[in-house]
Amino acid sequence: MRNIRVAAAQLGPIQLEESRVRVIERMLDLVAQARAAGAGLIVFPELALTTFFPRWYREDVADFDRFYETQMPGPDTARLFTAAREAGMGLYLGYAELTPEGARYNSSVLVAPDGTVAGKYRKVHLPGHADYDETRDFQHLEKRYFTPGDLGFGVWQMLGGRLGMAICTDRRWPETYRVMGLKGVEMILMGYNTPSHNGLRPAEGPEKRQFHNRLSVQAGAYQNSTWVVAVAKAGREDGHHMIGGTLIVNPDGEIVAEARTEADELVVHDCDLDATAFGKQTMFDFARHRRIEHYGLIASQTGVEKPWGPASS
Ligand code: CDV
Repeated sequence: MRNIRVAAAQLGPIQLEESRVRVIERMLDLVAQARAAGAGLIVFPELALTTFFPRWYREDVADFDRFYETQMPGPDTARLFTAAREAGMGLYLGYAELTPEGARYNSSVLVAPDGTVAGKYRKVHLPGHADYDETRDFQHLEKRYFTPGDLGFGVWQMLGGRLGMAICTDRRWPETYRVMGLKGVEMILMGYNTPSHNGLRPAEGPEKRQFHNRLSVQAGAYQNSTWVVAVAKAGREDGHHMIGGTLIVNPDGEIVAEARTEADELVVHDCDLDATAFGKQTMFDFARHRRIEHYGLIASQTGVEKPWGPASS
């Protein structure tokens, strides 16, 4: 048995004017609760330190520089690193990254229990649009505020297992899980901010959004025989509602723990990494069963190209 007691640390809403220091106080409270629960790993959401600012349009992207981290840990986040280290806990943290070269990424770090950065991820699949879209009820400007990640889907040895990272909409793409699955991943950590409506017509409401959240995470876990920990920032933020539903899914694809609120809430579960072995040695023994001679299109073609060519008039 290789157990990690995981604390999925859902955050309630963070308002536009809420200070980073105030948010970190809330997060420190969750670290203290996780410590009291004996957790070995705490997982925070995507863009955990700020409101989900891509819902707001700014002509000059630099107007939102205050939402980006130029150092990790930085002067404020160092307190989180210290609290996790003192608790002997690993940490996953999602944040907006501004590099010295001026590149902007939607990023996450994996921090070892000794406080060192073990791994870094930059969100690969960026949803939404780059320019103001007047047809939408609200904006989703991730393509304006971030560049697609350039680090791929890493897997790191930590806490006696192989841990991977993804962010939000990555969870809807099977490629995300499969690349990490091919590296033997045993637990995937991901944070999300999912508006409970799509902002388009026809509207997709919170029930369907929650259904797709579970469906994607459960399928990814089962098909790669891995634990998945998916953590929401939830509730009504700047007047816009986001789903909760933080969940921990086992390698059989079953939900073993789920949040009940849309507020700051800890969801704790003991995850035995050895439970990943059965699926990896049977149904999803990739070495025996995959047929890569038929998968070439997945890595060579982006959009749909119909095999029968253009429709005739
Ligand atoms: N932050 C996100 O990536 N949100 C998307 C929205 C656009 C649907 C998500 O997949 O949840």
